[in-house]
Amino acid sequence: MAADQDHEQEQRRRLLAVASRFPLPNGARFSYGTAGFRADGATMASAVCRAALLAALRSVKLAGAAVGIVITASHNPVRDNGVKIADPDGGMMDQCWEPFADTLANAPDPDALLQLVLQFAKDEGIPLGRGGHHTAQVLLGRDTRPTGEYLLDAALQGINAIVGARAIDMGILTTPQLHWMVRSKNKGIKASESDYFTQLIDSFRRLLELVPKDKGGDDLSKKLIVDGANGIGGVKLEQIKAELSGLNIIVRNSGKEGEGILNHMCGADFVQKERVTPHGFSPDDIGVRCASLDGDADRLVYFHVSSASNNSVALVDGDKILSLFALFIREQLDIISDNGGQANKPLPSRLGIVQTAYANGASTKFLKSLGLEVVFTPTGVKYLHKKALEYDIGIYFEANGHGTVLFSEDFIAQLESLSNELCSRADTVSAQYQAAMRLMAASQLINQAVGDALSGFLLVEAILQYKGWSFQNWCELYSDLPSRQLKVKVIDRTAIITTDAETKVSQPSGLQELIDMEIANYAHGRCFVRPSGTEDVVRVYAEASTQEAADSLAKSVACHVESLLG
Ligand code: 16G
Ligand code: MG
Repeated sequence: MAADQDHEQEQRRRLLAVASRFPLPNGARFSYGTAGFRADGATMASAVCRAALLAALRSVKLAGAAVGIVITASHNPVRDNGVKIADPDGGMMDQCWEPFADTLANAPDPDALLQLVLQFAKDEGIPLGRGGHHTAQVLLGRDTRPTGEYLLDAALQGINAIVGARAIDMGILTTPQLHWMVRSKNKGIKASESDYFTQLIDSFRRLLELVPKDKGGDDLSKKLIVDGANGIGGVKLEQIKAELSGLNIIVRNSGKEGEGILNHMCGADFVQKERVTPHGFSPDDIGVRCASLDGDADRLVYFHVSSASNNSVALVDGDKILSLFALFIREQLDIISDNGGQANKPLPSRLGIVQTAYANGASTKFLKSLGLEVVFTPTGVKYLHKKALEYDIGIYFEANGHGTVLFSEDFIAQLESLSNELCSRADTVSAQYQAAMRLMAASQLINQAVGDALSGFLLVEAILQYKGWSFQNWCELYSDLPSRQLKVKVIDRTAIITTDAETKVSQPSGLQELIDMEIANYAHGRCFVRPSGTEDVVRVYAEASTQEAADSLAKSVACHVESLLG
């Protein structure tokens, strides 16, 4: 009893101490948006400390399962930083804790913070103040930003403010690596960085071994130039590229000292939005396949340097990566259920495609033409991922290049039993066996926790070799409809409320009617507006049959937003 009281006292003391060490900066207000808290890195210590404290609480609540913290601001400028929490399954933190994350981050003084934590712990039934053994563990990762180390210290102190919590610093990592480690640790699988690399390298090699002998390709088709955004993705790729047999990888904007500034004129976000070549690329690269990662390597796009003199690129965005994956997986499932005339049970497989309103209309049309089920969610990985989990195989991608393929455990178990059965019949040369092995290898390669540019590009490369396709073949799957994105500064972006996966506005009233009126003026016109989850702006997206029409549709809708809310 006395010991319990001591622990409780100690718990209170630690919470008060950490809150006074990391006070909320004057005038600051944090909101746990689509990807956690983000702001100028120099102002983030209190938010990071409190997010880490919350991660420790979440681990206590979940019986000591490992929870993750990533310190990154992804594709944003180098001076920004941010923090997000990964749940024990490696996915984003359950949304039901977000309101508390906001309240905690904005607690005005130490006493308010203490009361908030105690009350929350009581409401949620979280047993605080148990000393003596580890009741919580939090894995930490950070990207290459200069504020990373200082924010890591704030995070460590936040975790140590919970009695019995243990912080495990995993070092400088890509965001998807940390998510993968959290997931693996909780599954009882080896979870170090070298385990991650081994899994990538081995499953990629297995996929290449399953490429039909008449496919593959010449030296040019094996060459890939990767724009690492001067971030952590380039650093990690340099570490493993020699072991990726079957590919000749050159890394530019690799994150080495002095090579350039993180995300500045380079990286997936830059290439996808600006549609021009990143820093370090030139007409000498015409004809070579190029890929671009973002600053924390959870986004991937491909491009070709075009022959026009204006630095423009032919872009393959997340929608086309998704389409390639969907085509490949559909093909393997068809081979398996075709049975080569034999009486194998077809695999009961629900394949689902998840997109957002930003997906180019031409991609959706293409996917539906393959007979695939396509569904939409609001923007933000947490929504897409959750939806994709409803399928045996769920493929999700945002146009910006964030996405992955999720395989259900049931489906993997069925694949295993099918391949065992075929193996026992010495049927390992059959098309079905090979298709089953390809799906197994793909499920090992592609990150099951979150979109991962490193595992994503390896799957792309393996599929291109499997199909014997050039970049051009891939581009020609369908032609994107011209589109335009604009942002509008308004007084209060939360005045816009959307429905139907952000495709319609329900408030302010009258705005949707105005948008519909504008759309009616354009062939293949489509347009929607939504408040950004990461910036203080309203975003406008428009699509039409010509670039001029898309530009003009976006502009007229932006004017309506401005006059109603500006
Ligand atoms: C964040 C999201 C991304 C989304 C983007 C939208 C994660 C890991 N990232 O980067 O999925 O597309 O925000 O930004 O969830 P916006 O709300 O400013 O348009
Ligand atoms: Mg990112």
